[in-house]
Amino acid sequence: MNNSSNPKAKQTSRRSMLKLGVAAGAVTLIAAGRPLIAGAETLHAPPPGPTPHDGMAHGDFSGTVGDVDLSLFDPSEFLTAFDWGKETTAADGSTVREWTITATEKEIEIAPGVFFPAWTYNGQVPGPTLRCREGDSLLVHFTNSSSHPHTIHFHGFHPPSMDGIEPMIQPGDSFTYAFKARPFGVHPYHCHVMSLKKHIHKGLYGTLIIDPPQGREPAHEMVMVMNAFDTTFDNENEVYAVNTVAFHYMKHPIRIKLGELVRIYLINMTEFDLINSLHLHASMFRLYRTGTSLDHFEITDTVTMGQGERAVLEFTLDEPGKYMFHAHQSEFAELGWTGFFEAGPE
Ligand SMILES: [Cu+2]
Repeated sequence: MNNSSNPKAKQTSRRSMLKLGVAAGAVTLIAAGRPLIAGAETLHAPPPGPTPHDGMAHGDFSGTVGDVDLSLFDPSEFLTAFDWGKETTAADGSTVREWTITATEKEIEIAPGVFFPAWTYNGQVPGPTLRCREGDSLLVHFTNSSSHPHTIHFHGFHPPSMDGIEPMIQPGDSFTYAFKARPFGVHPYHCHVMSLKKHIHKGLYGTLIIDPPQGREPAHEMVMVMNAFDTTFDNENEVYAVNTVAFHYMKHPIRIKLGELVRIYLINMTEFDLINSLHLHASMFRLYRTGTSLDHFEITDTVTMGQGERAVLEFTLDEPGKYMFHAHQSEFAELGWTGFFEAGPE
């Protein structure tokens, strides 16, 4: 659907709906009797019994009814799925890490009953979270098993020949990206084939975490990729999330032990919107932008990022209970980008 060429259709854009007070979450992505997203009808039914957002006034955030098939992709498991690759030792004693990444086309479930025709690294969106230490030699064996050309462009220092622009890897072809991991911090990787916004928003992105040589203080660590999906292909997003599934961490709050150090590796890979943000309720965090310094931080409860920006967030929760976190763009929060930490003794 091209909303820009049809004034009547334009009224059904999500922003128009929000102004009309119609939409309050993925459940109501319906206008003029027409679903804006496949399967939206299944979301429109009134929620039976208690909703997944106890304590919130009904109508503030509708959330979604039911759940996605977590056996295919579980954002709770993705949080802590750090892939250190196949580790070997080079002749000079340095560590070599290898990964195999394959681009494929796959339909993914981004809200209960809402499917998106994604382009993926290793069949998932976001792609696997690659982890290493500064100075490691990285080998990323990339195979393109999809029907469009793709690459992997890593942020960080590396030779321009390993930058993931040229060569474009054609369907059926392979390429190995080889470079040293530096600098330490949290860095995105993503496809860099034109049109960029299409190749990125379709799902070809992930996170590379490079640990400082001496490591960081032990913590309950997790990765959060702020992303969104244009389900109607009108260059506007209809569904927002961290780690792909709308409202997942409302239905499945992230358990935090009282007093333990929490560390979030946060990246913004949202396409079409200029900025995204994370706001934590009832607490504050140390903000290390890009994660490239261990001692320069700011204490805040909100971080705002352009696309590709990232940060390391550290905090502890000292009172039991549920701590909301969400985009401070209320519109994004209402369209899926809201979750809870649940702090307790265990
Ligand atoms: Cu691509």
